Amino acid sequence: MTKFRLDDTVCAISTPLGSGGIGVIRLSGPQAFEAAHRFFKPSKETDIRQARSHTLRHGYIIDAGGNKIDEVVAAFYRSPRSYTGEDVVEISGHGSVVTLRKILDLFISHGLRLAERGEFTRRAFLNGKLDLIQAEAVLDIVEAGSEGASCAALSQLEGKFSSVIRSMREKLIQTSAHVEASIDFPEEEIKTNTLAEIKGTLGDVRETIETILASYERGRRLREGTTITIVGKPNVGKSSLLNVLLGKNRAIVSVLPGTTRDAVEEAIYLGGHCVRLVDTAGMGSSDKPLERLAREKTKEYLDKSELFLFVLDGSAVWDSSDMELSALIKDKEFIPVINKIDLPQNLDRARAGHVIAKHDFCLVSAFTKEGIEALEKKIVRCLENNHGKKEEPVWMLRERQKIALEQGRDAIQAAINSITDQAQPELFALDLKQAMERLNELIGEVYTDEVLDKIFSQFCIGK
Ligand SMILES: Nc1nc2c(ncn2[C@@H]2O[C@H](COP(=O)(O)OP(=O)(O)OP(=O)(O)O)[C@@H](O)[C@H]2O)c(=O)[nH]1
Ligand SMILES: [Mg+2]
Repeated sequence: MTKFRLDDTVCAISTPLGSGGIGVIRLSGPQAFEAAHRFFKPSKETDIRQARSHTLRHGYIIDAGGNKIDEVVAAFYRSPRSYTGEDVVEISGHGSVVTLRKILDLFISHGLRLAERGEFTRRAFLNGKLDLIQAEAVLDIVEAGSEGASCAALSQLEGKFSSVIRSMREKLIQTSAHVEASIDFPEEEIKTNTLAEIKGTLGDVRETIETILASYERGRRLREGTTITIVGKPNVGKSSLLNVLLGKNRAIVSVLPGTTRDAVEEAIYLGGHCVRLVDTAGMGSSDKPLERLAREKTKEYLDKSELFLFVLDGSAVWDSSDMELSALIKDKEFIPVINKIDLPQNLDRARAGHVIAKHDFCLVSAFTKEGIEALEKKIVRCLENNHGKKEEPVWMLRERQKIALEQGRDAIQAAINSITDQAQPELFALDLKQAMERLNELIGEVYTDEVLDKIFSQFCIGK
C-alpha cells in the first residue's frame, strides 16, 4: 500500500467467501450513501441519501439494466458515528458468492475502489476511532482460537491495555515537565526530594512495563494455542487416544506396532482452551531407518510442546523403551497415562511409578472410553495452572508492541541510572523523551506508513 488516501470511497465483501446465511458488503467514504442510492431500491419509497444514522432499510439491489440482483437489508451509519468514522453503508444479502460478487462489481463500476486488506480498520485508526493497539486487537478477535484469546482481545479492543499505556505516558509527561523546567530555569535546581520522587515514579512505570512484558509468553500461547503431544512406545494406543480425545477417527490404528510414522496434528477445544493435539510415531529402540526417522520427528516436538501425554500399555510389561522415553521427557511437563485398562494388567505400576515419580497416573481405556473424562479434566487443570488464573489480565502482545515496551523500559532504566549517578538533568531528559516516544509508537500517536502497511497487511479484505 503506497500513499494512503482517505478521500475516496471503498467497498468490499466483509463476510467470508462461501455460501453462508448472509453476506455483507460494506461501503465506506464520502460517496457511500450516494453509491447505495444508485443501486439499492428501498421497498418503501424514500430517498436513502437522507437516511438517518443507525437505521435499517429493506429493499432490492437493482443493476443498471433494471434487473433485481438480490433482496437485502441495508444499514446506514453517518460519519463520525460508524466503524471507520466515515459514512458507511452495510448491505446484507443472501450470502451467495455469485450474487455478492455481482453487487460488489456494480459498486466498482460506479467508481468505488475495492478496499485493501484491513482498510476499514486502518481508516478507523486514521480517523481516530481506534488507537493502534485497539486496531491490532481487532485482528486478534477475528483470529481468536479460544475463549481466553477472545476475552483478552476484546478487553484490548475496549481500550483496557491502551489505558494502562496512556496512564504511564501521562506520568512520564508530568515527570518530564518537572525536569524540563529545571533545565529552562537552572537557578531552580531540582530538589533532592523531588529527584527521589521522580525516581520513584520512573520505578513504578518500569515495574508496570515489566509486568506487561512478563505476560508475553502467556499471551503468545493464548493466541497460538497450546501444543500437547502424545508420546509412548509403539502400539500402546497413542493414535487410539488421539481419536477418542478428538471424537473422530483421525489417525490410523492397527494391531501392528509402528503404524504411525509421521506426526498427526489436530486442533481441539478443551475447557475453553484451543489445543493442538499431536500424535507421534511410537518410540522404540529398533535401529531400522524408518524408525530412526520417526524418532527424529517425534523429538522435534519435545521443544514445541507445553504438555505431554506419556502413554503406557497397562497390558504390557514396563521395558527399556518406556524407560528411555521417561528419561527423554523427565524435565518436561507430562501426564502419565496407563491405557488398555480393560485388558488383564501386566504393567508393574510400582516400578513405573518409581521412575515417573511424583506424577499420578491417569488410568484409561481408549477402547471402552473409561477414564477419558478424568484425563480431559486433568489436561485442563494443567493448562490453567500454566496459563495463570482467569482473573489475571493477560495482554496478547504482538512482537511490535513487545519491542516498543522493551525499548521504553530500557530508556526509563537509563534515566533512573542517570539520576542515581547525579547526572545533569539534560541527560535524563533525553532518556525520558525516548521512553515517551516508544509509548507513543505503541498506541500509534506517532506512526509511519510502513508500520501501518505491515500491521494492516495481516488483515483480510473487508475488515
Ligand atoms: N483392548 C484395548 N485395545 C486398545 C486400546 N487402545 C488401543 N488398543 C489397540 O492397540 C493397538 C494399537 O493401537 P494404536 O492406537 O495404533 O497404538 P499406537 O500407540 O498409536 O501405535 P504406533 O502408532 O504403532 O506407535 C490397536 O490394535 C488398538 O485397537 C485399549 O484401551 N484397549
Ligand atoms: Mg499410532
